[in-house]
Amino acid sequence: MQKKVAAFHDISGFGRCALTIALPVLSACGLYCCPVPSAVLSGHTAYPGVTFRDLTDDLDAFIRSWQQIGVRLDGVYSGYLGSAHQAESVRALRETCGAPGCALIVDPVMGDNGKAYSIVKDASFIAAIRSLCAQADVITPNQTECALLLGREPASFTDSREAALDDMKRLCAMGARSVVVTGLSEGEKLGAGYLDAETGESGFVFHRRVPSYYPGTGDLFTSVLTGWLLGRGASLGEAVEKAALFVMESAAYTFEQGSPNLEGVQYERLLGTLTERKDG
Ligand code: PXL
Repeated sequence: MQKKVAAFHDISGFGRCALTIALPVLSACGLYCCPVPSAVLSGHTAYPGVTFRDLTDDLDAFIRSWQQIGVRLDGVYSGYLGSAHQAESVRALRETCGAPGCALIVDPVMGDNGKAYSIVKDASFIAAIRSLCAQADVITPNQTECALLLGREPASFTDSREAALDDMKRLCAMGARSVVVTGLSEGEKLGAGYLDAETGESGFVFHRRVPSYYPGTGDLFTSVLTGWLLGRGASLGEAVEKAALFVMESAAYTFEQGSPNLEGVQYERLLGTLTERKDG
């Protein structure tokens, strides 16, 4: 049976991120991706003057409607939320529409490069995301988000593997079953670390750093990770390998093409590498 996964993110019209990445990537991995739009924006928030419509007030009825339809989800994957209250809606969605064993994958989207995004208006937003993370099977903070979840200043992180492993242990102790930390620098390389608190499995994956910054790469990473975990039954380590490689290859292709950074990474031509081919 094909698995159904709800992708609970915003939809931004311009600049690849959130649902405009999750939908195609999860679909390419063979999943039926059902979108729950947290907000509608004209573009991601690195663009000046974008429109923003928070859909918090629609979500109770949205979820009730899915319950009435009888939607049964194998996974809930959340990312950029339109308000702190939506963390409650993510939980409610899993409770009301999750099949037994429904996986919860939380990308605690709150910032990058040592700075919090504008959606993080106060500590209550961070507290709401933290409590959602405590119930998740997998969380995928970048270094900035890791610091915020642990109650530190957003720029307070170092790039050592020991520090990353220590942070991941602390995030698991707060309740997350497994943690993947992205955006780790090691010399000329960029990568991710992972820790599964249940199996004790941990590791690091590094690839060459593409010398440019593209928004939305965190969304691409967690979407590929979710695709491999739920669509292919991959282990956490294997899914991290696939996600890190896909992001690096998409960024390298984009860099070669020279498109504007804020448009994000051109992953479209690489989607075929995620598709399972029956013809070998
Ligand atoms: O990539 C994370 C993200 C998602 N959604 C919106 C954003 C961002 C990052 O800036 O602005 C609307």
